[in-house]
Amino acid sequence: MGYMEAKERYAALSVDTDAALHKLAAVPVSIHCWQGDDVRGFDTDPSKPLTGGIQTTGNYPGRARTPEELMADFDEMLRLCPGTKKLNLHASYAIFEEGEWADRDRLEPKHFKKWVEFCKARGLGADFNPTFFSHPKCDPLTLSSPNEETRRFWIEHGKACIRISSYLAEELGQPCVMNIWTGDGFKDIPADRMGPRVRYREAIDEILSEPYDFAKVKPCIESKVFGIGVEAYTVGSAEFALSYAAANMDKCIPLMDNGHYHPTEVVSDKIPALLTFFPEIALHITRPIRWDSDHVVLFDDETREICKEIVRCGGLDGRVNIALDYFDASINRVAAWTVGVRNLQKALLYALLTPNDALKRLQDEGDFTALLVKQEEMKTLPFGEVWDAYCERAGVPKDGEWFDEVKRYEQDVLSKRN
Ligand code: RNT
Ligand code: ZN
Repeated sequence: MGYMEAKERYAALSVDTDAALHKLAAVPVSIHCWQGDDVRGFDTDPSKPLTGGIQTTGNYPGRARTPEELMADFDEMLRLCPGTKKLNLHASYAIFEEGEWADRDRLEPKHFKKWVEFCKARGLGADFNPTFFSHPKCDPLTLSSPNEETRRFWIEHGKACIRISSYLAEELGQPCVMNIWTGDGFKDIPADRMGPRVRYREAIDEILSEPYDFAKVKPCIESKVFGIGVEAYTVGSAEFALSYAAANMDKCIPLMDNGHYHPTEVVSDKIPALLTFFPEIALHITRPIRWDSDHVVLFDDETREICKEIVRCGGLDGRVNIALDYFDASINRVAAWTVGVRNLQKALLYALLTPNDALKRLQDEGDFTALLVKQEEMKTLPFGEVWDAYCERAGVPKDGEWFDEVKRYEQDVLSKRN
């Protein structure tokens, strides 16, 4: 079967495959730079472990160690993935001149100039993240620390990041989503749960007092349930982050990472709940296995369900800022990157090929039998043909065609790094 036949099968359900392909091609998806180097960045000692409750496991050879290597690997992934992309950077990926170094409270736009050039040359927008982890100034708390000096340092870091985000937005002519996440929390039962939260709230207030144009810089607050080493208490819990965003709708938006909830909770269901109140939200799409393990995103049920909600709730028209957030150090990192990016594109396409209006009508009419039957029958439509057409139109390899290229890149480039 070819694309034309698949198109007819979908047309019989009133689904326009061409319109879906066209729509998806323009949707920006923010791709995290940190899959390429196991979240190390360039501003701290790479031999020190990650802190802040995030962890990479595995030591597959070929990790990017320099900006040049990371850019080359990112490029390789870009060549293999369809769709409109943004580059998602962390502050720890600042690029310094020879002999230069600036601590995180002193970072400046110029430290991201090379990334701006990288993005401009490829027509990419950029998103940004202050890096509140893997740094000697984590005591272990950052923005919620009782220590005035520690807190001040991290507030200055946050403000510097607002300025850098404005620079990225200005230079690239696209909004910059700036996500605030800290791993602040405690391993064991705290004696004071409210103090750190009040300090965290005040610290974010101060960061957001740095001037910025909310149409261009979009600060987000990301919540989390727990992290490794901070099992008992997380300062930026779901209720904290959501309440902060709700109380400051004119300044920031909430961000949900689907690895950051109890394993029986699903972010797909939370998307319409938040969009009932917030004009705009942001997502980190990942794959948690038993905890926030950040496995490579699959074309699995929950990823598809998340994408269905994004599509049905009008998220593709600017209401949902879509980003990926996973990192696997146990397999070829370029392949890991590519698989996750392609899978998200697949899930978005799958959602766009769902006859959402017809299914909604069945629900509203109370015809749950027909709804079940129709939803199940959708699963065996010739989706692969439409996906192939999407890849072809984007000028990227189809499934079955890209992995050899990654193997060649591994042999020619990655394997020479150790
Ligand atoms: C950690 C959060 C956070 C980070 C990145 C690197 O649990 O998900 O978003 O993964 O900022
Ligand atoms: Zn995240």
